[in-house]
Amino acid sequence: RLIKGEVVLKNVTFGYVPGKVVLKNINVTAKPGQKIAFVGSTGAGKTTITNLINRFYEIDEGEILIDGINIKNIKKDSLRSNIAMVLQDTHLFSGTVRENIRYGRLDATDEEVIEAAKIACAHSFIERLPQGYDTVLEGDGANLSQGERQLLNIARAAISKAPILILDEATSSVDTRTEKYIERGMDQLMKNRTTFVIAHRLSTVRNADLIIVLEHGEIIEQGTHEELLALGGRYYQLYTG
Ligand code: M5T
Ligand code: MG
Repeated sequence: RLIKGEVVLKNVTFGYVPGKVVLKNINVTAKPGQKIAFVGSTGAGKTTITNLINRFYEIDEGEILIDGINIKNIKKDSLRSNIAMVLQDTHLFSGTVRENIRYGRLDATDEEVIEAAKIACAHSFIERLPQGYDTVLEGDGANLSQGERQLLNIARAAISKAPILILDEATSSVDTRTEKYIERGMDQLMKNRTTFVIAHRLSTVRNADLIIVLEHGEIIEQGTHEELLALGGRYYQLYTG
């Protein structure tokens, strides 16, 4: 592994277009291996924070550091191989299921591919495909269901050795039964990685080391699940619905 996975956002301010601030003065410190959750209403800026950690956009003010290095000074390739992600919109390419799981891990053996698929609860549906792991996916996995595509993205994250993991509604398209079944796999996926998790279902964020509540691009509360419930503020409202 290239990096340990400490991620620090310092006074980060950002907008997609000039004059419209989406994130205001965000400070977050994730120690290696910690699980940090972002919660808040639609449009609060949760996905935007992960877009910035991925350096999909340049920030306007402040800095983002990984293991003390400003991400502006980390090569994009290196950033890519150190951050694994499972997002709401899946990313697959025309190629076999095996190739899609292996992705950047070109050294991964067939056994490792199967192991990753099992962690993601994807093994059984893959086996039922016409050519199993050798089935060719059409562009962006058009011949799979949305939930199956997400499971393949989870398998890809599982095989990756990236020390940083981003989960943005990672199981949003998976049915409730599979989601329950996959919980252990998700824990295995997050083990020993710095994880940023976004989920509407608050039950998946309860055990985070730190929960950050965003509203209109600002951090309004942060703490553990117990601390935030005791606070009786926005998180409490969201949680008790
Ligand atoms: C925060 C705007 C969006 C919203 C704000 C991704 C994206 C967002 N926005 C853009 O203008 N361009 C973009 O490419 O930024 O949006 P978010 O960070 O996506 O919010 P969220 O993840 O907390 O919301 P949700 O619905 O996923 O829970 O004003 O228009
Ligand atoms: Mg989002």
